[in-house]
Amino acid sequence: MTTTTDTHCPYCSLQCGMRLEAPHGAGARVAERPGFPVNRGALCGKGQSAGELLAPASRLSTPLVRERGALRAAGWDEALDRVAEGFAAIGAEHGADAVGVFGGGGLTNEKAYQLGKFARIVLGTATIDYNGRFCMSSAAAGNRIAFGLDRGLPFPLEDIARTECLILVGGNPAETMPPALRYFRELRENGGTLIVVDPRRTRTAQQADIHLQPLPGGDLALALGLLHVLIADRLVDTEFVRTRTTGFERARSEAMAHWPERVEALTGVTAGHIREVAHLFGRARTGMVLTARGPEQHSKGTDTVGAWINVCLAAGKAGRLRSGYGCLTGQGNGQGGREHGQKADQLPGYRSIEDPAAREHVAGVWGVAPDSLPRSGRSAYELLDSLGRTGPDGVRALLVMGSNPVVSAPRAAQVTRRLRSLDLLVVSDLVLSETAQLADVVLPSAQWAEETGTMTNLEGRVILRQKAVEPPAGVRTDLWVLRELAARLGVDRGFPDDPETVFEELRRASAGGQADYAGISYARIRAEEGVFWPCPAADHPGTPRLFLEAFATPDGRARFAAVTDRPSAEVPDADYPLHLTTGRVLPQYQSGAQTRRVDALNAAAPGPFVELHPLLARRLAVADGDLLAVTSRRGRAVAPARITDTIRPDTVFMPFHWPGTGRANTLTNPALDPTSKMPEFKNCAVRVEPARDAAAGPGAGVRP
Ligand SMILES: Nc1nc2c(c(=O)[nH]1)N[C@H]1C(S)=C(S)[C@@H](COP(=O)(O)OP(=O)(O)OC[C@H]3O[C@@H](n4cnc5c(=O)[nH]c(N)nc54)[C@H](O)[C@@H]3O)O[C@H]1N2
Ligand SMILES: Nc1nc2c(c(=O)[nH]1)N[C@H]1C(S)=C(S)[C@@H](COP(=O)(O)OP(=O)(O)OC[C@H]3O[C@@H](n4cnc5c(=O)[nH]c(N)nc54)[C@H](O)[C@@H]3O)O[C@H]1N2
Ligand code: SF4
Ligand SMILES: [Mo]
Repeated sequence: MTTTTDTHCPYCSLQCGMRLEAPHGAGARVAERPGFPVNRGALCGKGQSAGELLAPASRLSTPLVRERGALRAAGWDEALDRVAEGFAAIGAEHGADAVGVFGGGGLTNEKAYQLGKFARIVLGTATIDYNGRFCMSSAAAGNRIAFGLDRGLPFPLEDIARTECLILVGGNPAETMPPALRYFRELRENGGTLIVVDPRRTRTAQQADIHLQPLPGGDLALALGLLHVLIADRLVDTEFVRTRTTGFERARSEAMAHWPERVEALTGVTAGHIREVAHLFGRARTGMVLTARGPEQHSKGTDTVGAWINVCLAAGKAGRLRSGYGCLTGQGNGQGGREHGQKADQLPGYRSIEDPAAREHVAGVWGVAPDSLPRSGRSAYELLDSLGRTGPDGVRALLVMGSNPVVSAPRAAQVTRRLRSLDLLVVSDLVLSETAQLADVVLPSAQWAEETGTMTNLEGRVILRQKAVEPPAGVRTDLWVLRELAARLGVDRGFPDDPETVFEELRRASAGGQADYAGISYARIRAEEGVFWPCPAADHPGTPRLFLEAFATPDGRARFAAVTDRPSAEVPDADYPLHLTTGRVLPQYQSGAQTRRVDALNAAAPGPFVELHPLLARRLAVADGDLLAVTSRRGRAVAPARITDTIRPDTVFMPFHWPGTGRANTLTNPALDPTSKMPEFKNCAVRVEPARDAAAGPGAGVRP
């Protein structure tokens, strides 16, 4: 007998609907689920092959503990006792904040909520953050400053197809969210204009009407230049600015110093193009600006997002049907993962941990005294950089759940050294990731189709991943692990391992907060193909479109950001003359912990590479496939050359999905944005030369 279950993809923030067919006693097969509105049956290659993730061959099937330097199999009691005793001893000796937690934006809402609660009331630590800090934090900060609320898209994806002019800044959905590309195609079929801003002529840029190709880090200046033209050429929607915004004058004076010819010199985008795009956007009746990681992963990411929102506001393209600013979120639960309390400064419902009323509400739901809740902790990179250090700020023990920072963190060699210097590293994962390989205790977790839980996609739509198959014998869920650890640490209530019970509590904890889930239930999600937050009551329809009447600021008006341009933290010089930017390829996902274990995906993208322009290749006297050494102030990586004229000659690009000698994050700069604490993944200075060391083959150290 075959069971059929409607569920969602294990990977990105589109959370495509899929159907899993599980013949009794055999592996599961992914099938189409045409009824789900976001992807209408379409899946990318990662989604299509996701059934392979469930195969036991590459999975962890038993806890592991480190003994005399090596990991060995252990029973659950031994592993959990070791974790609980270690956390208790380190907390007692060094203080509660010396025990840290590092979560992930791929965790379900239930797991993220329970992990935040575990940190605050079982460990009593302020030291918790998560990989979403590396992902969406600059857009989140920009959204909150301008609109008073942070939801990736303030409208459903389908609205994209019906706007007149869309500027996509630094996103490559043709590789990162292929089924969403349909909406951009429909936009053009409906007569709309698609403008893409990217230092590379990506597969997405190739489908645009206009492609602007700025230097990495040029987006802030470019947005100021567009605002300049809107003002100088009288394209500002003065009525909108007067009635629905504040702060225009300051934004205006900064933009006036960025005339198109000056911006051309700063970014490489011609003054003619700047004028053309400003006119197209300004004159269109409806328009959108979407950003993704390209402009956001910078030490000026928050201001850059602010500058693009300013363009929307000046043109009157916000808070109206088919108009607005949006951010394409990234991880499966990149949105929900930051709403329920695994971010250093947040409590469930997108509440601030420093707000007395928020503390009182959440403490009430948790049955603890508000004063007992820790204050805000440090951001992801700051947390990783404090690992193993002695002194009052040092973190001595860490629980990692849902991230693989050995591959994905900036300045990764240093982060790896810090992880190694911990007294106790505990990693919960499905597979023996590069980070799990360093752990003292590894806890094998159930995943995706083996457990039920909600996720919140890039539109703010809360969806339900339903359990389709049993986890392998010996594997437990993260919720069960948190329950067992809490009990061993003296808290035997409040940590149920049934996801729906956790969700019912999450509803209450979020009630009255910005991300209000109080009216959402598993039954409603099943019946309605997802529910958009905020949804404060069971009879509330949910909120697919935000801001149509008012923005979420105290006075209901959107705020222009006061931003000035500044250089990236590192700019090319004689020693490091080129820009390095980093990103993704279609077949691999993130640190690759999952996709590097799927044969078809590995065949399509077997290893790292360095993308460079033919002019640069000629100057370096290298041919396609030759090994290149890329050196930054942090370290050196080696990978084969991929020569293409789709990239700027002054910039090289590396995907970050692989560990080993070709690891892009050996090179990246951990300079942080002052507001969002986002590291500068998208721009650092490097030197590129032919690699003389034959030892580092193209795939060296790549396979798991
Ligand atoms: N196949 C695949 N899909 C994924 C993921 C994956 O790992 N693999 N990860 C998911 C996650 S978590 C995320 S966050 C999203 C990310 O989705 P995207 O943001 O679309 O992905 P990236 O490749 O990181 O960056 C997008 C583009 O930014 C460009 N870029 C680089 N520097 C700059 C710059 O300074 N300015 C501008 N304007 N552009 C720049 C790059 O050339 C790249 O084409 O993808 C999600 N989907
Ligand atoms: N150079 C460079 N670096 C980057 C970026 C970039 O553009 N350039 N992008 C950044 C971005 S946007 C992101 S989002 C990060 C992501 O980077 P990571 O945080 O490393 O993300 P993943 O590789 O998805 O790691 C998730 C891990 O959790 C495991 N896992 C999955 N589901 C579960 C679960 O339910 N429970 C448990 N216990 N484990 C689970 C997976 O097997 C995997 O090992 O990388 C960042 N790093
Ligand atoms: S686009 Fe994202 S959610 Fe959809 S199938 Fe691909 S990886 Fe999965
Ligand atoms: Mo991300």
